[in-house]
Parts: sequence; structure tokens; C-alpha cells
Amino acid sequence: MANVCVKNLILELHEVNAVKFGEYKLKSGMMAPIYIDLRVLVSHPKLMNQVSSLIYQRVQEKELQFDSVCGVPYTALPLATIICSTNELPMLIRRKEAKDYGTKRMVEGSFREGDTCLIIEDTVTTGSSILETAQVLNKEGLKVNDAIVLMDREQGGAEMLDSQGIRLHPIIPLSKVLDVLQTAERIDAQTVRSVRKFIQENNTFSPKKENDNSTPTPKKQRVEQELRLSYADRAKLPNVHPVASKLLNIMEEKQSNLCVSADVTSSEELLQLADRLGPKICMLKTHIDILEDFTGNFCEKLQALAEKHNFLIFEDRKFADIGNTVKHQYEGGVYRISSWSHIVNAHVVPGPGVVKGLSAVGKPLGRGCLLVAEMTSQGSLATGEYTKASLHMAEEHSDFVIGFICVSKISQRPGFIHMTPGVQMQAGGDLLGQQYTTPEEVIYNKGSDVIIVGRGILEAPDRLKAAESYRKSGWDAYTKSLNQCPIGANGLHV
Ligand code: 5BU
Repeated sequence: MANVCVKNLILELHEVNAVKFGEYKLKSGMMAPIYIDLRVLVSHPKLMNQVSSLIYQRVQEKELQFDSVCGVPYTALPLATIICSTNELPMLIRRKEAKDYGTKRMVEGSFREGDTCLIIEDTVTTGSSILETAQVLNKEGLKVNDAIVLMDREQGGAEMLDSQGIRLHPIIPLSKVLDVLQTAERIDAQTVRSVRKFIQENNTFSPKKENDNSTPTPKKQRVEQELRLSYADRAKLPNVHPVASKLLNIMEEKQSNLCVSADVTSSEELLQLADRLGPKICMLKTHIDILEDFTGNFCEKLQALAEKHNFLIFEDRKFADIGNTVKHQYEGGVYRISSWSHIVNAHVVPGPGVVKGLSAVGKPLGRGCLLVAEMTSQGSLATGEYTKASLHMAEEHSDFVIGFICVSKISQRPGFIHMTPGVQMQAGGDLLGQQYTTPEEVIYNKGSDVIIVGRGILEAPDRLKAAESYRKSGWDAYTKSLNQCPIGANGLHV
């Protein structure tokens, strides 16, 4: 195929309305000033050939190695077909129908376990469609190292995929589209400004400079347009920590993202609480050192209840000392926390030594750790650079760290779990600086995964009823965020 001029292609894509400017209502209700829909390509064979040719040029330039090619259904499917047919490359088809595993294969075509597959996509925003396809291919034993995309909305998809070990090779960044169309006087400066602003404000990562290896800055704003994979899908990701995976599966199975903070001072009361609320929760959080009557066999009883009701135990110990000390605090003393608590947490203030010390004890036992990236108390110093440092530390120790205690989602890595305390049905606070947010705000708007509720349930006249209402509220917020169609997923739905 002949070499394709990117500039002319952009102008032609604009002509056939594959790229449109105006006011477009997203499913979320948000208005967007740009709409990209490459589904129209199938009606323009010359353009189909040009795009396919451009994609193959990039494959050659990058000298990509692969055994077969798979287009993300549906828009990229005909593109992959043309590329594979023209260049005589083996192709695979990923089935889109879900939950048909028993009767139908999810990937059609011939391949061997361990083969490498190149993914082709038309547009990328969050990267979720590519990741989803990669997951299906992974499940069949195929490896995915690279993905090529025609249009990149530059909203964080490349970084997200990178965190999952997939290199994204974009051909036309959105900024190039804007430049070409503005130079050709197809759009004015005001339009360019408003699209740039929209893209910037709806970016899941801060733009990364070249040679900048620092952790991308997370945005603290509504995350409905970001990647929202289901808990079940996240549990299946290849590099998810087993404890995170277990928790995600429990959440899906019990339809609960509720963690009860069992802040009571009597062992008997705590055990009763665990038994009664067990069916409603994915996790029970303890402060073991506030029990007035702690004895060794309390932990055995609690573990039995965790088994019975299928929840995890999280001791909210907030370790914050040098590695050597936290090792003893975690393993020994009266409480022997590592022997019964699936999850603990740590402040990052001592530096990475705290995680290394805890990991030396917890990793061999298959435990997981959350880092306190933010706190819910008024005037908390865990903000800005501190929060970023915790993100970095988690990434460096993802063989033990499973996520964060935070106010809102801070990492795009789908394997990390975000857990948020300070939750009540009504926003507000207590007299000692605690600040409360609602389940809907925490899960839907702030993008967190788990709500941690203490007094909202403990002080209710009927704790079981209250737990059910928090469970329902947290779960409804989660399902609502899943049903939100992210812009750009499968080619920008509006
Ligand atoms: P509450 O009764 O829902 O306010 O209890 C919240 C629990 O979460 C309580 O055990 C706190 O120690 C814990 N917590 C918190 O509230 N805020 C934080 O930033 C962290 C933990 Br870290």
C-alpha cells in the first residue's frame, strides 16, 4: 500500500464526520465539545484502506514482534481484517458475547499457548477496551505486549495500559487533529481552546513530559469518565495481588463494598457484630488495641466468623515506625496481628523501610497491606506530594501493597484497591475532626472501591438494618458508575 499522508487523512476524516465539533451530550450528562466516531469508516472504502495502511506502516516502523493480530470489536475488526489479508498475517477474532464460555470459544482462530498477539484499536480514551480484549486473550493463554491505535484522545489511556504491561503506539494524537484542522481553517481557535480544556480536565493522568519517569499526578475530580472495570474483571487481571483478587471476588459475590469498622471495646460485642453483620460485608476492620478484654482465642473466633461469612479481616494498625520495629509489632507482642489479619495498613512517613519490614513478615503468609495515602480528618497533612509518594511506594512494592486508604481514587492501576473511611449517610463530621462523606459521593464521584463505616452503623438503633442500607447504597453507587459509558470506550459513545 502507498504511504499515507496523516494530514490529508485527518482532513478526510473530518469531511466524513468521523471527527465532529459542537455540543455533544455524554451518557453521563456531561457536555463534550468533540465527538470522534470511526464507525463511519466502513462506508468509505478508500479511507478504510488508508487507515489500515497507516496502521501497518506503524507496525513496521516499530518492528513489532507478534504471532497474530486481533482487532478490538467492532470498529477495529474490519481494519484488522484488511491489514491481515493484505499483508498475509494470521488474525484472531475476539468474541464480544460475554458469559458464553461453556459453549463458545472467546477467541476464534488458531493459536498456541504463549503466542503473542498484537491488538489493533481505532480510538483510545481510557484504554479500557484494549485492556478488556487483552484480558480475554490472556485468558486463552495469549500474550499481549503491544497495541496500535489510530486516534489517541490523550486522556491517560497509554499510561493506564503501560501500568498493565501493554505498550500503546498511537498514530494520531488528538492534538495533531486539532492542529491540522485549525491550520486548514476547518475549526477556529476558540474550538481548539475548548477541546484542549475539556481533554485536560478529563484526563485521568497529568501529561507526562519526555524522559519524565515520575509517577503521573492523579486528578481529584469526578471519575465517571475514567476507567471503571467491574470488581470481577479486576480480580481476574494477571498482576493483581491474591489478597486484592480475593477481596474483589468477595465484593462481587456478596454484592457488597461495605467494610464495617468494628470499633467496640468488648470481645463479645465484636464477635456478635461480626456474626450478625457478616453476610452484609466484604471486610471487617478492627482496632484490636481498643479491646478491654483481649485474649488469644478471640482471634481464632474472629477468623472462624470470617470463614463462615466470607469476609476479610483488616486490622487498622497504621504502622509508622522503622522497618525493624514494625516487623516485631506486626508479628509478635500480645496481638500477633500477622497471624489473623488478612490486611493491615501503614503510614508512609517513615519511608519504604516500613513496607519492607511489614512485607518480610506478611508476604510469606500471603497477607496484604494498604498505604495511608490520605486521611479523612480535618487538617490532615497527608496531601499533595505526600499522597503522591505513597502512590509511588505502592507501585514499588505491589507484591505486598494492595491499595490505599484514601479520600478518593488516586491510582489508575486497576489492581489497587481504594478504601475510604469517614462515611455516613449524611455528610458532616464529629467533634474531633472526623469528616463524613456519603457512600454515593465516595464510590460514584470519588471513584473509591470500598466504604468503611463505623459509627454510622454502630450507633444506629438497628445495626443490621443500617448495615444493609449502607451495603445497598455503596453497591448502587458502584453499579451506577459501571453503567456509565465512559467517553471513548469502544470509540466514543455520546
Ligand atoms: P467512623 O465511626 O465511621 O468515623 O469510624 C471511622 C474508622 O475509620 C475509625 O476506626 C478510624 O480510626 C478509621 N479511619 C478514619 O476514620 N479516617 C482515616 O483517615 C483513617 C482511618 Br486512615
